[in-house]
Amino acid sequence: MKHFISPKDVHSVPEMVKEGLAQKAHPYANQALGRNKTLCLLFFNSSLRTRLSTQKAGMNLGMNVIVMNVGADSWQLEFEDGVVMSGSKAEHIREAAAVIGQYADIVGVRAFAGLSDRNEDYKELVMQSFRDLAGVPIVNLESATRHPCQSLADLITIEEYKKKEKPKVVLTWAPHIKPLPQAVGNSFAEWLNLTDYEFVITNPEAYDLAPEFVGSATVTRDQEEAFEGADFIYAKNWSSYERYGQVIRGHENWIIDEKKMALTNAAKFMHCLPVRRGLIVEDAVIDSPSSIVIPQAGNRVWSVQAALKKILEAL
Ligand code: SN0
Repeated sequence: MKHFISPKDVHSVPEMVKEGLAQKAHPYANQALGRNKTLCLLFFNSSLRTRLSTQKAGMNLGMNVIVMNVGADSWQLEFEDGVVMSGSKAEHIREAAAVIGQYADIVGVRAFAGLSDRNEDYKELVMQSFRDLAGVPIVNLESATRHPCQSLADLITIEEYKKKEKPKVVLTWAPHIKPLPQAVGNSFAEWLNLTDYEFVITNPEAYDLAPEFVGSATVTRDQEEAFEGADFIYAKNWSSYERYGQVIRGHENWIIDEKKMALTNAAKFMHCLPVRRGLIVEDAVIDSPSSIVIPQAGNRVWSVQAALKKILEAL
């Protein structure tokens, strides 16, 4: 595998899930693969799980890992070509990415959507620039429109907890006070569409995800109907794609509570975290035995370790 930016980079999704579970069973079996190789992780935004799990995965594979908060610790980077750099941005991505590529064998990048210009965000300028200019493989640690490390961990988690061959998986929008990116929802939908599970997305009007990510999923505005018979409830907030980046008030009742969970087939509750209690989900649900958010976060190590292993094998 050359890069891990979207599922298009992956040969086979079931094979990646299997690889993740193999890494979990034998975390240190491939230490020779990463020996004397450097993994450089670049964060344009905050992180807890992605930062720690990717560092750990790199170390499990015998790699040396270096981490930088871009902007805060480095120069502010300019991504537009042909501009006179007379503002606050001191370095162009053309030099920065190429230089980072001199120090690293694999580069991980986190750069969220700006949420003001839909065309700009969906062009994926930051991730594409690193891909085009660094000269080494790139791992997407959440870009403007995707979060593949999260989605692969989600599929690994569903594989572990499913009680039937084709579970009913529901992605439900949930309320938030801030405009959040669509990346986690987009990616979850994109990866779920590559499985043969029954997949339903439920969200209020004006919160439909981009059609390219919704794909063949069933979409309903009726959250309770969606919950009926569900085996997995995956909650996530995202801001509007249609009214780009906006939070449209009045959907506070989309919170995941015990009453709605009772409609399901004893569904497991999932969320990528961080989660705002009392807003997205009631304490009684996230603290119940049906909540698998902690093992789900634990699986973040194995998803990125599977991706790093595949990339190291192809170096
Ligand atoms: C990010 C998001 O894309 O939704 C990262 C999720 C893995 N989440 C947030 O930015 C949450 C911020 C908040 O204030 O709740």
